[in-house]
Amino acid sequence: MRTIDLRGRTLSPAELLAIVPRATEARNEALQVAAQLVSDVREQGEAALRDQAARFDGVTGHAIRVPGEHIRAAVDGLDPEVRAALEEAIRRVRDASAAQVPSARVTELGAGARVTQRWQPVTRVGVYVPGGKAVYPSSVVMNVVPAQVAGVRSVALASPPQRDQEGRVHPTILAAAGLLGVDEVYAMGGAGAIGALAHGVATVGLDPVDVVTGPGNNFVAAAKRAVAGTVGTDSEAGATEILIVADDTADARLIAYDLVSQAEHDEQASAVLVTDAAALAAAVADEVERVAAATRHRERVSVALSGPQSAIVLVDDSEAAVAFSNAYAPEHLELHIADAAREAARYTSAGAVFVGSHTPVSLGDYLAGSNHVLPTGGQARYAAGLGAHTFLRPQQVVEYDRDALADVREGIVALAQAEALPAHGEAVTARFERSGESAGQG
Ligand code: HSO
Ligand code: ZN
Repeated sequence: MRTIDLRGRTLSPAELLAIVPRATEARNEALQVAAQLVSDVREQGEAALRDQAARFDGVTGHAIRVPGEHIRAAVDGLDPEVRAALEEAIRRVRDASAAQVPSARVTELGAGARVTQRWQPVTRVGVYVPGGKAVYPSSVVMNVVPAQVAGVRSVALASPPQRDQEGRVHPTILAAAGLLGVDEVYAMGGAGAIGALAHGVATVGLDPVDVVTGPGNNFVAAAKRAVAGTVGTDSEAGATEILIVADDTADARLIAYDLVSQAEHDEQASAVLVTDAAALAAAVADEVERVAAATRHRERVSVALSGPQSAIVLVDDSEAAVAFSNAYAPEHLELHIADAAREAARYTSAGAVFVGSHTPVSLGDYLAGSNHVLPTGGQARYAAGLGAHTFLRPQQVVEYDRDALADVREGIVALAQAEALPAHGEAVTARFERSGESAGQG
């Protein structure tokens, strides 16, 4: 990993970002291709899905709707330890996600005047689960559980048909779906699957959904853009990122393991250490070499760690570390610093914050109870991770009685006249006149 020495320099947020640029993905070309695949599915339905499965997955003649007995068989075939771990993950994510469902709140604006803020779940959700080099049953949990906690009644899951399994969905994905009680699973992948979820495919019994979530490659992300407006979507998940802030109390070996753990996902993954302790920076550089050389995905890891998107950044003090991290807005932020729990308040822009040396990101990836679908690419400046809130719509219910309306009657008429919309005012005054009387105000 390269080391960048920012000591003695004061840089703007934009300059800080330019120093450790994220790997950018070619999404624009994918957009055109994906939009075409989506519209083919919309217009030709199952025929287009089968055509795309043959072209991209090398699969023909498969069952698109997965029979229930395949899901049950996958659950039965699951390794008992993996099953127990998934069940524990489901329990913890379910518990922690409950905090993401606000209760309704009534505001009394005067006697007989009330506005109720309530949170309505969407009716039906489609979850996309990739089936390529990364098969993540944990991601099935992270997408489905918050929807269920939000009160979504109907969940459809899509995942590519696997060529080496007679066109079936990957058994671990099926098993995770089964454990969650999801019985509507479709063997379909890529951009076309996103189109199918958004628009429905009558001949396979797939009704359109209201919201589509889930990770995927460039084409899947582009397809989600193409259907936005027809359905809601979650934010785009780019390559994984970890930013660790550490001081001289930190353990270089643990930091190295955590950086490598996220670099393992992808050549494009970003791993950044920000520290004001020069000795720690040097020690982490050595430890990373050692840990990376010994790990299973060492080739991928070394590409990620030697890329421009990864670095050890030396700063003057904790102030500068906060400024760097908040400008960078990482997907995952780990704090290996004295008094980390209190210091966490200063770090305002991160997908999720992992406090102290016993809270690694891989805990959050699987079993912390927090969600692992988090904003990447700096989206944490304005966006949230996936949660029950992704599937909830805030909605206001307004209720005034006659006297309460009378209290604001004149104000409404005045504003209606100022906007040259007198019928707006008349709709109010009509309520205070007997029928047959003019509601006009001249
Ligand atoms: N760290 C990944 C999530 C994941 N890790 C799934 C393991 N499996 C993106 O935040
Ligand atoms: Zn991970």
